[in-house]
Amino acid sequence: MSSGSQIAILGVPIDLGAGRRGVDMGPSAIRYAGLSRRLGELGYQVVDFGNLTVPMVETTPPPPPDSRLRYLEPIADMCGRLARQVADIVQQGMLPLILGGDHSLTIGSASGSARQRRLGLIWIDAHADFNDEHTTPSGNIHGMPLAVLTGRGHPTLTGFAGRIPAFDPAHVVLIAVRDLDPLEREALRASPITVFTMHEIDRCGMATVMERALAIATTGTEGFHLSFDLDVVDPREAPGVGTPVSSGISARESHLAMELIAESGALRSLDVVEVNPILDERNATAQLAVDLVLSALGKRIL
Ligand code: 4U7
Ligand code: MN
Ligand code: MN
Ligand code: MN
Repeated sequence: MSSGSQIAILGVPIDLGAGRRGVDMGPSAIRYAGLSRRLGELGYQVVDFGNLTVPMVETTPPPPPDSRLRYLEPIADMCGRLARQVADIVQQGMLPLILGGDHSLTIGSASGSARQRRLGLIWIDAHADFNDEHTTPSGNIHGMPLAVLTGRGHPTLTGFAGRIPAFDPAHVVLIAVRDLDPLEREALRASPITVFTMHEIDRCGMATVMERALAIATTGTEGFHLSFDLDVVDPREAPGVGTPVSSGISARESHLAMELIAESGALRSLDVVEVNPILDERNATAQLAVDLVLSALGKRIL
């Protein structure tokens, strides 16, 4: 992606996939932090398609208390429409930038982006989002999108790319994970997905981790989708997230990761998710989200 090219912004104000309210306001907070203007200053042509119409908690029948797939039907409907719109944006030659919203939306956004092409997938998150209805301790679908996109999950969710799996696990990389549920951990250990936990980042440094990650996501693919969950950043620097986990990567390490992604030239679509303005401090997390998007799209200090 280079300046002069077109970026399509699409907000997805969904929070049905999360356990607590607030991430539905993420797209507003990120726009308010100056996203369009700053992308314009970087030289991009920006088209904001507004928000996808999504159902809200107050007007949706509640799931049964023991549900292992809370709000499956409305989330599947949302993801189907999102996948179509993202595929459309790709068809028009624009780079899709999706604003969340809870992480269930990536089932739609990444599937839509991968519909007409083979993409790798880079998932930067404190969590693995690798649960299914049998392993989940919460029933919340935002803990499941990586499993779904690599072919494991409820059949109403796995097909939006037009093929199952949407992403070949051999080209999928998970970065900076530090909080796994017991059965999720077993599933991840058994999967061919490459995982760079916080341990590998501490040990080898973010630059080395990203070099390896980019090689996996770009070799034998037509580029990759990036999914960035703001809870990967340490909660001292990114307090406005739905599911904070201590001892995360720094804002600087996040920028380095984004700058190396920009340098790769292989970023084809991205989403930034799980920004929760209710828990934020003066929109700092939304600001950071914008700064990181700018780095991923080529902003340099000098
Ligand atoms: B996020 C969790 F149990 N693993 O499945 C679950 F700890 O998109 C959390 O990464 C999932 O923010 C977090 O509910 C989902 C839980
Ligand atoms: Mn996530
Ligand atoms: Mn997370
Ligand atoms: Mn291959």
